[in-house]
Order: sequence, then structure tokens, then C-alpha cells
Amino acid sequence: MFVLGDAPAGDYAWFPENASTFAADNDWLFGMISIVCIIFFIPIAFALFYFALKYQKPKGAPAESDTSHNTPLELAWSIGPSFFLVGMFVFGAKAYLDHRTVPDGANEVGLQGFKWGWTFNYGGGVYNPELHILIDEPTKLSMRSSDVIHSVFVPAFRAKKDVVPGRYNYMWFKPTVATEKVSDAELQAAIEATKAAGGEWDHDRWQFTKDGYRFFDLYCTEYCGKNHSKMQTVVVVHETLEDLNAWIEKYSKRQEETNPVEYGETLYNQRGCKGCHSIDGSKRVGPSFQESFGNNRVFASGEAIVADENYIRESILYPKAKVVAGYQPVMPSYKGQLSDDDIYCLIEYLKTVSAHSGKTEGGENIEASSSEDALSDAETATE
Ligand code: HEC
Ligand SMILES: [Cu+2]
Repeated sequence: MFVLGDAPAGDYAWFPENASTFAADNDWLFGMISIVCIIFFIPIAFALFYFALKYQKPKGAPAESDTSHNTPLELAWSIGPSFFLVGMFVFGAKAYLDHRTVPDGANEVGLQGFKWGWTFNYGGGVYNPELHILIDEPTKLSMRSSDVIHSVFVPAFRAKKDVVPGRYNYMWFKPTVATEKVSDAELQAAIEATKAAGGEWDHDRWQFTKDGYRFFDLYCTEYCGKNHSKMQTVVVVHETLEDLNAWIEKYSKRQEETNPVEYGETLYNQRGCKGCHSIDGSKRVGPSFQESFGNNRVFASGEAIVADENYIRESILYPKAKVVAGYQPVMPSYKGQLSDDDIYCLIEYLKTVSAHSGKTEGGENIEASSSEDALSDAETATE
């Protein structure tokens, strides 16, 4: 599968890129075990067929129930291979312990897996769906899941670990290859080549994050439900601490010049809302934001209100307080994960995507509606 994996790019490889301190050992161990297995498998399979033919019962001869055995031969083929098995165990156990023993002073990043995405916590209120780390420095991920079992896999690092609800798990790795930012010249070349190819971007040749970094893949390898395959993100390995810190700073909070609606949209895309809430009216795990702000909401309890700022805020911080009728109470709480300003921006954004903001479905006015609406409704009423 590895060999075929990159076939369309003409890039045949037995293993993906080798980008962490684990990779060489892992590949060696995997290669050794594969070769030992093949060395044993082939002669055994041939011998099986050969002896089956050679010792076939001749036609008409009686079927025998018993043949004698050869003690030295049986001892040899039992004890001999056990040395290989012990060898595999020793090397495997050593590799496993390496993966479980986090070096002192490792940088910590929090990870939360959820249906369907990842959020990394860089401390100081900075959350992002991308993993950004430093080259040649060990990084420890403290991992938890908000719903079901997921599993983090970074093939280029040969690192993989389950994320289990109700408990913390951890993994660590030390990247040895940086995923540097593309140069302006290369970006230009990519654009030119795309133009020459009639507007077709070659995704095998040019894969950048939106900040222009190359990346390694990170994805879920534990089948966790319908959109399991969407649980992929990027790992960017920075060359310098300054560069990493500049990236973290950029995502730490809304920059002064960014307007709230724009930032709200960024949060919608980055913080997992998009996975469960559409903005085009289509139903996903949760209701579409087109029908949230300013609309009549009916809850599972039978209660009904018109969605205002306080309701939206409550829905984000305490999703189970009021559960919209027809939906499961599966939204994770964002308490402590979104700042007041973040929530303000999300509300401003929700207002812009709401289909009939300010009106209930029946067309009656609500408090938040504008006086113009009230006027036109009054006119229709008198007609
Ligand atoms: C795992 C899926 C999921 C994610 C992720 C999620 N939500 Fe929800 N959300 C739901 C579901 C399901 C409901 C309806 C049930 C309820 O009210 O709790 C809901 C309800 C809401 C409501 C009330 C909607 C209404 O029309 O009455 C708001 C507002 C909301 N979510 C905002 C957000 C925001 C903002 C984010 C991202 C920061 C987010 N949600 C992330 C599943 C999700
Ligand atoms: Cu998953």
C-alpha cells in the first residue's frame, strides 16, 4: 500500500518521509520483522505442497492414522525460531518504551479530539486546528477526547496514539525535518504553472497551509463515525522559536484591525462549528446558523424563545441548558475555550448569516426588529 500510495505523483516509496527521531528505528524494526516473516514463509509454503504431493496415499493403499516423528528435527524447528521471536520482542519493547518515555523539558501542546476534528491548545487561550511545533525539540501532546475513541497518527513521525474519552493520554515526538515556508519565488512559479495548466492546481506538487507553510499530515486512524475521514489536519515544523511564536501570536486573539464579523467567520471555520452547523440552511449534526439568530427556537422541553445574543452565548458555553427540539445534546461546551471577544465575534457573524434576522417564521415582529419592518407590517395590517 505504501508503494502504491504515491504512485500518481510518480513518487514510489516503501515508507513515507522520515521526519522524526523515531522513524529510522521504526522502519528498521518493521523491515526486519517483514524479512524474517518472508524468509520463513516461503520455504514453509513450498515444503507444505511438496510433502503433500510426495507423501500422498497411493491409490488402493490403506489410510494410516499415525506416523513416527523425529525428535531432534522438532526441537530444532521449535527452539531455533524462538530466538527470532525473542529478538523481535526485545527490539519492539525498546521501541515501545521510547515512545512512552517523554524526555525532560518537552514542550507541551494540548490536543482535543472530537467528532470530527482536532483542536490544539497552545496555552494562554490560543486554540487552533493546526499543530505547529519546533524542529529538534521534543513535543508532548496531552490528549483527550470529548466523545468517542479517536487515534492520532502522524505517518512522517511514525507516531500514533489513541485518544480516549474520560482520560488523558499522551504521546511525544521530536521532529528532525522542518516544513519551511514557501518562498515568494516558488509561490510565483506555482501560480505560473497553474496558469499554464489551464488553472489546474497540482496538489501533489504544491501543498501549503493558508499561511504558506508546507506540512506533514496528521489524521485519525480509529474509525469513529460517519465523518471519520474528515479528521485530518496539518503538522507544521518551524525552524526557529521566533517563527513559531510569531505564528502563535498571530492566532492568539483578534487583531485590532480585523472586524468582528470576519473574525467570527474565522472562528466558525477553525473551531469546529463548521462540522456541525451549516450556513446554507442544510441540516448537519446541529441546526443551520441560517435559522439561528433572531428566529423562533423550540426546545426539547417544549419551551420556546426567540434566539437573541444571550441565548447564543448560553448555547456556546452551556449547550445542554436548552436543547433544540429534533437534535441530540452532543455539542461540546466551549467554556474556557472561547473568550468573551470570540463569542461576541461569533454572534456578530451569526447575525450576518441568519436568513430572517429580526423576524419570527410567521413574519411577526419581535423586539429586535427594526422600526422599518414594524412600519411596513403596520401598513399591511391596515390595508
Ligand atoms: C459536535 C457537533 C457540534 C459542534 C462542533 C458545535 N455545535 Fe453547536 N450545536 C450542536 C447541536 C447538535 C445543537 C442543537 C442541540 C442543542 O441545542 O444543544 C447545537 C446548537 C447550537 C446553537 C443553538 C442553535 C439554535 O439554532 O438554536 C448555537 C448558537 C451553537 N450550537 C453554536 C455553536 C458554535 C458557535 C460552535 C463552534 C464554536 C458550535 N456550535 C459547535 C452541535 C455542535
Ligand atoms: Cu476520529
